[in-house]
Amino acid sequence: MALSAEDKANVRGFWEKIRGETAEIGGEALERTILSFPSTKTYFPGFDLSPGSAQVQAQGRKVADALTDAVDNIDDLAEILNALADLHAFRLRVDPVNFKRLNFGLLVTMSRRYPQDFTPAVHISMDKFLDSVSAELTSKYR
Ligand code: HNI
Repeated sequence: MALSAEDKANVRGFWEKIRGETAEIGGEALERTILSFPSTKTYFPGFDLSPGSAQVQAQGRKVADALTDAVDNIDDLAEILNALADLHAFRLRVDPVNFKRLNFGLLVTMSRRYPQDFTPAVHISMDKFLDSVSAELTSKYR
């Protein structure tokens, strides 16, 4: 799904508002994903997955930082996400369905933390953006 110029502007604009809080957003989103979809736990053996776990927060920060990188390079998603696509497909072998689950957690977290800024237009553009990121991260499975 191609991102329109309006989508890119919406994503960039919203990201400027949340830029200072993306680590917390990533952490909460991952915590929500693990709670809502317990099967995702299988990808994190040895992790402390209890509520508020520092390890989950740290992992959420990594996801958020990669997303910030993607926003900052929104016209070159394939290139910027190439190494992460290799990692998730070949080494971690994350089932693609889980990307939708994490994206759902991200959208819910953003909407709760930024109710004024997370307008319907931002919602759809952010959904499309996260979908585009997921498409790249799952592009090497076959
Ligand atoms: Ni993901 C590691 C980014 C979705 C499971 N993941 C990373 C790292 C980044 C990252 C960055 C750290 C790489 C490194 O250390 O070099 N992951 C992203 C992004 C998304 C995503 C941007 C989607 C928006 N990852 C998912 C999903 C799952 C997932 C949906 C599984 C449910 N990721 C992992 C696992 C690791 C990982 C597992 C390795 C963790 C570890 O340290 O062992």
